Amino acid sequence: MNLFNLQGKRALITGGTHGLGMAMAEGLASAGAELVITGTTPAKMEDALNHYKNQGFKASGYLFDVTNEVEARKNMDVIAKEIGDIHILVNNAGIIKRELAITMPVEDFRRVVDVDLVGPFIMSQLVAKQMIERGEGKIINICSMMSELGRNSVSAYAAAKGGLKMLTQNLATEWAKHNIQVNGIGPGYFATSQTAPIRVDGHPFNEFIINRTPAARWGDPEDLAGAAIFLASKASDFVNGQVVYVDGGILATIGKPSNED
Ligand code: GCO
Repeated sequence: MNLFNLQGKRALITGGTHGLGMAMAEGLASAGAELVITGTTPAKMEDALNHYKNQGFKASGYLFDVTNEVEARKNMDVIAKEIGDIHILVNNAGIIKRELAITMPVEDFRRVVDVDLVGPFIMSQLVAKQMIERGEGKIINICSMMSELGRNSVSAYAAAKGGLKMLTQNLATEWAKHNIQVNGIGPGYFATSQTAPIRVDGHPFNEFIINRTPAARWGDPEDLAGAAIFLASKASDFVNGQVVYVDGGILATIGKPSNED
C-alpha cells in the first residue's frame, strides 16, 4: 500500500468544486493528500470546501479562471506562499458546448479550446517550474472519449481533448528528465452535471450509451478515484505520457446493434 500512499503530498485540482474533479479530489485525499481546489463560482467553492472538511480532509480553495494567465500566475504565487508546493496537478476544469460544426460560432469554439486545452497548458507551465526545482511531480490531464473519437455536435470539445492527449505526450517528453510524470485519464460516459442533459430518461442518447458501453452503465464519478490515485502516486513513477481510459470498455469495442444481447 505504500506505493499508493499520498501522505505529505499536496494536490491541486482545477474545477474540483463538483463532478469528476470532486470525486478525484476525494480519492486523492483518502490516500492522504492535502487538497487545493480551484473554481470560478464562490457559492460552489464554499459548498465544496465544507464537503471536503466534513469528511476530515484538509482543503483550501482559490477562485480564478485557468484561462487567465495573469490571474493564474498571481494565484499560484499566493498558493505557494500561503500553502506551499504543489506535488500533484490535476487539470480537470473543462467545459463542453454541443453545437453542430456548420453553425457553431467561432467564439464558442475558441472558448472551449481555451478552457479545455490552453488552461491545462497554463497551469502545467506554472506548476512545472516548482516541480523542476524539486526534481519530482505528477500532472494528470483529464482527457475524454473525445480524445479518440468524434461525435456529432462536439467538434470544439473533441479538438481540445484530442489536443490535450497530445499535450500530455509532449509535456511527458519534455519533463520526464526532471522526474515529472505527465499522464491523462480518459473518462468514458459518466453521470455528472455535464452529461445531465443527455442522460434524462427517454433521451435516445441515454439508451445509446448504455448499449455502447460493454459494462452497460454510466460511470459513477467514484470509478475514477483508483486511476487518479495510481497516476498521482509512486506506483506510476515510470508511467509517462499515457492516457488511462476509464470507460467501462467503450474504446475496446465497435459496439453492437441495439437488438443484440
Ligand atoms: C458528449 C459528452 C462527452 C463527455 C465525455 C465523454 O456530449 O458526448 O458530454 O463529450 O463529456 O467527455 O468522455
